[in-house]
Amino acid sequence: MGGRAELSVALADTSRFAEVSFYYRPAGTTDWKLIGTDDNPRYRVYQDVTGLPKGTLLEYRIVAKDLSGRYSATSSWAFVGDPTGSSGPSAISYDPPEKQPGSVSVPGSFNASLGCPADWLPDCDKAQLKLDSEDQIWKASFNLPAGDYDYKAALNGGWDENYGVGGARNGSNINVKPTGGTVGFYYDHATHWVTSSAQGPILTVVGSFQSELGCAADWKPDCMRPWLQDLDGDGTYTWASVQIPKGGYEFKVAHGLSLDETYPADNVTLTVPSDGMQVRIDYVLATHQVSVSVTQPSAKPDLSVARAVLVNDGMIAYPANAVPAGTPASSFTWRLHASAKGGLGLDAEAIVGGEVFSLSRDGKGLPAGVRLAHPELADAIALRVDPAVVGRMKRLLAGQVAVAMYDDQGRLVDATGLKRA
Ligand SMILES: [Ca+2]
Ligand SMILES: [Ca+2]
Repeated sequence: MGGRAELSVALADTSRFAEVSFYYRPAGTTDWKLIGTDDNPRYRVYQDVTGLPKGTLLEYRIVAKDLSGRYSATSSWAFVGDPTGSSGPSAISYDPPEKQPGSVSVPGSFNASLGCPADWLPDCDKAQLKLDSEDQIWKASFNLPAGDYDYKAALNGGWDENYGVGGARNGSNINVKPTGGTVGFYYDHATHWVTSSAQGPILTVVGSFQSELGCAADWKPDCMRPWLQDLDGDGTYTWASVQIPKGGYEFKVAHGLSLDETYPADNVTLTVPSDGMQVRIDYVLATHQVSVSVTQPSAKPDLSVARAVLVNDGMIAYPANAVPAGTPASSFTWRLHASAKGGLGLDAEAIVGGEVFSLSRDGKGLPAGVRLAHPELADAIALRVDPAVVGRMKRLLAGQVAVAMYDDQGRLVDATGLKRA
């Protein structure tokens, strides 16, 4: 990241959140500095890192406040470097943004050959792209003479907001060397990536989840909602979304917006265990290797609040709303993490530091007596502490204690501190 970096966070269910604050600190320092707060999706702020030396490691903390006033947080980091479009502390969102610009054009050194009065004219009628309402991608096809050209994407007919290499605002010019004939240009306002069919194949994911994303049909290669993009130019093309509903799907990667060339030979199967999961598909153009990951989006686990309650030394009540809707509690496991010196930490995947103890879920829920004494815990998930650990509970609670929830793949789904009832 560099220049004026865009920081954004993808939240699974934006209707639940009121505002998201972004903090940073150079690694090795202690005070978090507020960058900004955004109160509407997609949540993002801009950070000017031009004053920081290149190579500085920055840590980020992103705190989301939901409509009931509860906080959740996630952490990430980035190095200060040259501006790129893939900067930012969390996975960039490829889901269509709420608002599109008024117009998008491709000013460049080929504009005169399109019939514009001169080159590099963002307001030239003949260099405008058109928003495709099906996939929310800006598109146009131009007949370009063979040549060596530079161009950018410009918004709203002027230079105030323009994007170059890697989707970077005010970034470098993009080079294109068409060999003559029709060239398709494409711009995605979610990522600000602009490219053309003369710079490499346009790559889309075709599959049985395209209709769920808003395409007119499944297996439709020219619906670019799942558009694989290479913002950092490393040859791996990526697309990610939190909008594929729970279910089982199949997909392939298609070249050139057609089904004539697809990879791999057989369909890839995709299982989304619950709504709101982040599905990420990566495609290595050189080797045609396809990989897919399904993870719980960030901004849930938080050790700075105690939402788990120790009702007695042998039983913990865990908030039922941590279990995603439509997923049985039996598909999750819980563990107790403890550190006498308070060294528990949270990274993207797990709780780190301290000792770990397994907890067993009691399907019958909390005992009637506990529910009577604590009606606010009536729906809570009941977790039994290993009998060998019950006697140590008093001492463990003198240090830092957290309860973490993992899915059936062992991925951290939620975490919170533990307090006595
Ligand atoms: Ca479908
Ligand atoms: Ca890439």
